[in-house]
Amino acid sequence: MSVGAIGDFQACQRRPSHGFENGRVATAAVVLLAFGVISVKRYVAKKNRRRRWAAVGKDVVVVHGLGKGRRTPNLSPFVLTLETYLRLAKIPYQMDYEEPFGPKGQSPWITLNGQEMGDSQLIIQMLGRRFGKDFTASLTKEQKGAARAFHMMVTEHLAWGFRLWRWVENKGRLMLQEMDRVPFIVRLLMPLKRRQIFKSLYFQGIGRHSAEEVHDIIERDLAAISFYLGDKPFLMGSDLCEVDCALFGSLAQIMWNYSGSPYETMVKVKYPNLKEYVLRVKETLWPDWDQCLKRPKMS
Ligand SMILES: N[C@@H](CCC(=O)N[C@@H](CS)C(=O)NCC(=O)O)C(=O)O
Repeated sequence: MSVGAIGDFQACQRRPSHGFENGRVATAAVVLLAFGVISVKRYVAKKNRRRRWAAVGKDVVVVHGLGKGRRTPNLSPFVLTLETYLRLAKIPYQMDYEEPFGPKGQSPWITLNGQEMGDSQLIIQMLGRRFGKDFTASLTKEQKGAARAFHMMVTEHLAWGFRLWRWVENKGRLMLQEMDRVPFIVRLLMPLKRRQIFKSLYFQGIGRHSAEEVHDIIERDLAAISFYLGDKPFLMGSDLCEVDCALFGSLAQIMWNYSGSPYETMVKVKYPNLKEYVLRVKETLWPDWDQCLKRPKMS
């Protein structure tokens, strides 16, 4: 072999062949095309969903939430709170489970007359103003103060304790069992979600305590609610108001989706007026509870 031929041979060894390079370009093109097709499909599906939600009718609320439970119409206390409020306020609504996370990256969120809004508490305030519903109007200032304090205790304190049991102490197992349908992707992403929730519990502060300490902290909240409720039918007296929706949304989870937790014993045995209260709200606002467990997903 001549010196020139050896040089050519070595150059050929260093440079990938045209065939190899073409193969890589083709693979990249296929991947790009697949991404493009998926993105366009997702965009079109999103547009179509919005068109459908806009067509439900004027002033009909579309509630977007996480999926149904087997024993409660929703496994999220916040979605159940919002639905309970819509029933109390007699505002027509439809459920959607296709896109559970909204503008704030959380569930629930709503579409109303084509406008999107997130956060159950802000939604309830907005709907109250828009539809002229204020269920605390006849309360004294002192009672209004108490209603607000209990509302915040339920959504900003109690909820963290319950969340810690569901995701850390129970590792999300019971929640998966109680879910109406568990998509494969949800099972797959569970460890990741648990890690994310554990971080949020840690930064909130409650995740730094031992389980026993958290049980004690939460029992104090439940006891306070039970003492304040006494033998009144609803938290603020003989009529339901906004705070009852939040309280029901959380306590209903304990009644039906927290079997074996210390909180179940607290609600059902130690402070039985809480259990009676949950059943009373259910009977008043959810006469179709069992049908709701079977309701089809909006499509
Ligand atoms: N402040 C919110 C809380 C909603 C919330 O925490 N939703 C949970 C489901 S129960 C959620 O979306 N978690 C997912 C996340 O925060 O990334 C509200 O009242 O709507």
